[in-house]
Amino acid sequence: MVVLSKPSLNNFLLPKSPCKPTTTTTMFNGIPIIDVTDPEAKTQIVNACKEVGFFKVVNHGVPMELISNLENEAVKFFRKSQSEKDRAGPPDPFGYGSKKIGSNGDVGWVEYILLNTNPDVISNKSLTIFRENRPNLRTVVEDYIEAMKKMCYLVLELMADGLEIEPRNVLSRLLRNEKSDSCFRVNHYPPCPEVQQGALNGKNLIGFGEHTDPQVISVLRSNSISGLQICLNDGTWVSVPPDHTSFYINVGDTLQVLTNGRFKSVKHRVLSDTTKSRLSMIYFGGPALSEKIVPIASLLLKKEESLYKEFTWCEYKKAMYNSRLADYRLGPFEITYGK
Ligand code: GA4
Repeated sequence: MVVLSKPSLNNFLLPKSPCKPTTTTTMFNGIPIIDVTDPEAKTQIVNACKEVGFFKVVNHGVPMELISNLENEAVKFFRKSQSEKDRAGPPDPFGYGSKKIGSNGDVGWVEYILLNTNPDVISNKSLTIFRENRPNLRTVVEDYIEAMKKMCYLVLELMADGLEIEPRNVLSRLLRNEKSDSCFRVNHYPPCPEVQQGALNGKNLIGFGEHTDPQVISVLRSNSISGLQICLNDGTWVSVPPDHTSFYINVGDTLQVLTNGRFKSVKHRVLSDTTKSRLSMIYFGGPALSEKIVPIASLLLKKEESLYKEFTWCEYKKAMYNSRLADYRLGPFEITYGK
């Protein structure tokens, strides 16, 4: 059971400017928990993105049935024989994949389905294979993705409000764009009975190695098995308490650039459980390929310099596919100003 800590008055809770109203954010294990219907949500979200780059969303309004329908279908898919699942792969980068992540040598104790969510690319191999066996899976995935898009729009609009930048859709328009290059991933971290905890010699079984998400924001939901960890500002890794009824939002690299470094793209990883199956589903909201990624002009009004060279999402994607998971992908795009 997840027990919420009483809101405590630490640095995180102190307002940045004395003129702003004081707001207290409920925290658990260093992770902000935000009720998106709370009038203070916009301020809490901005604080969370600055301090942690990660927060939990409660009171989101996504029907549990929509979530369970997808989870049930995913569980059925991952229970299929290996040869049947392999027919939906290998990932190019979309499709079914097992153990290999990306194409530059990263591996993890994970199998997954990666889908492009653009309507014009919806011929995804893995959806085709699902349809052969379970005609309603496509609808279940599409309904879920629709709900994730709406959640992203809401959260991005609350961020714009909290940052006091206009228009309100300055961030959400990137994902509302019909050419938004977003994707969706279902990860299954199977148990690993051959590896007894003892045999790991105190080491962890890496499900998905540490990385930041390249897109604007990611929305994650998992079953009630733990494993996800995030890296806090001071470099410590903390476990994210699993909660199958809530969603977690990640700040991605693109949002870090759009906010000129105010928001932090959070490093995260997944450690697999040797005895229990973990299932997570993540929507990665990305801009259109041709979108120029530069800090939002109204954030640079007071002679603040851009910390990043200008690039398009297409250029960043190319760089990302040439990188390893743990690489600091924004590095080559940073401007150091003679430092
Ligand atoms: C990390 C976030 C998403 O899962 C993902 C991943 C992508 C992939 O699996 O193809 C990448 C990884 C992710 C960043 C670096 C490259 C590309 C694997 C990898 C080693 C779908 C994404 O967009 O970037």
